[in-house]
Amino acid sequence: MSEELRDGLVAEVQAGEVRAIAEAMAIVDDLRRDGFLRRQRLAAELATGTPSHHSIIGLTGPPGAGKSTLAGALIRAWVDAGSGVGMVAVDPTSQRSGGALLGDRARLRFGPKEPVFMRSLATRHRLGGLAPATHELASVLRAAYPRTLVETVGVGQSEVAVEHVCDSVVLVIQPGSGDALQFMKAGILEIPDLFVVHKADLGAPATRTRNDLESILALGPGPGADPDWKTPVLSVSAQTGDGLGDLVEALDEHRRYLIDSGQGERRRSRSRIARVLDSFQSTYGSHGLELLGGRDAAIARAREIDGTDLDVFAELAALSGLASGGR
Ligand SMILES: Nc1nc2c(ncn2[C@@H]2O[C@H](COP(=O)(O)OP(=O)(O)O)[C@@H](O)[C@H]2O)c(=O)[nH]1
Ligand SMILES: [Mg+2]
Repeated sequence: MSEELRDGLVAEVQAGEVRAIAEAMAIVDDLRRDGFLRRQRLAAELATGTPSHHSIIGLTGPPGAGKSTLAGALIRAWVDAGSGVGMVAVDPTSQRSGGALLGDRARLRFGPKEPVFMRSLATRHRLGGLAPATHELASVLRAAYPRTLVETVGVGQSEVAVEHVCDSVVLVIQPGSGDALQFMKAGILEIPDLFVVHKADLGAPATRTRNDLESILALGPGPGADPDWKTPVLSVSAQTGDGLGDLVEALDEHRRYLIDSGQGERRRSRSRIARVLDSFQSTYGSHGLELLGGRDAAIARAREIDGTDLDVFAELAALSGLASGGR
């Protein structure tokens, strides 16, 4: 029973029907073992039916940098231009009983008739790791809307890395915070595809932070950076709207770059492999990895069976079969 997928569900999600989106999210949220096949089917159907230009955009950065406010401004711009938007806001303070979720600042601005679907997600990891279902929830929204935002705290400290969930990663930096230097020390400056020095309306501190960041970036891209994409640094104020149009344009440009260079598909493939290994390891532990011949061998195996027609679940099942001796 729990393996069945309702006829028409995927088509309704693709048409942006809110009830169908909520239904599909409930399916991918159901982490019980007997829901596995149904999740797998849904993921596969969504994967094949989603236009490749539909993209998932990560807004990441420290608490208070203004990510939710910026998300609200971006969504408003996209909706006004006639495009629907999905959003997953990952709340790292799931224990908190009172107060607003992080995404609420963005949520408050939209009426029930507008093509916007927002979902808050709690995570146990206080440093802002993404919850395991983040990618699947975002994939449901990606099937429905040209753009899906994922708001999350931090980069490089996540359990499920933001760059494995998103096509484009925007690092939102708080002026005067010394964030840029810390990101450099942590070796994560090569992860973002765009830098936003936010709250440009603050004036001097924002300019200083931008200069600091640019001089760090002038040292050259890190070894993991994409050689053909020059990561832009943008000054934006969600409050005044300054620079917002530039950000919208830069995101479009990055999306075009991913499609035209083929880099987008390569990234999605790498991300699938990373997510498959993450879920494999969390299911079977390091012993499971040993059964596959260690981490490198597991990556090689995952690469062999990866393909655009496969989804993470099918690949996980295939790896599990290998680990249990082909049963
Ligand atoms: N000066 C200024 N403050 C902003 C701007 N955007 C957001 N803020 C403020 O920054 C604080 C944190 O915003 P929020 O969106 O919740 O940050 P988040 O934790 O990164 O999601 C709030 O007090 C906002 O009003 C901006 O463009 N300029
Ligand atoms: Mg927030």
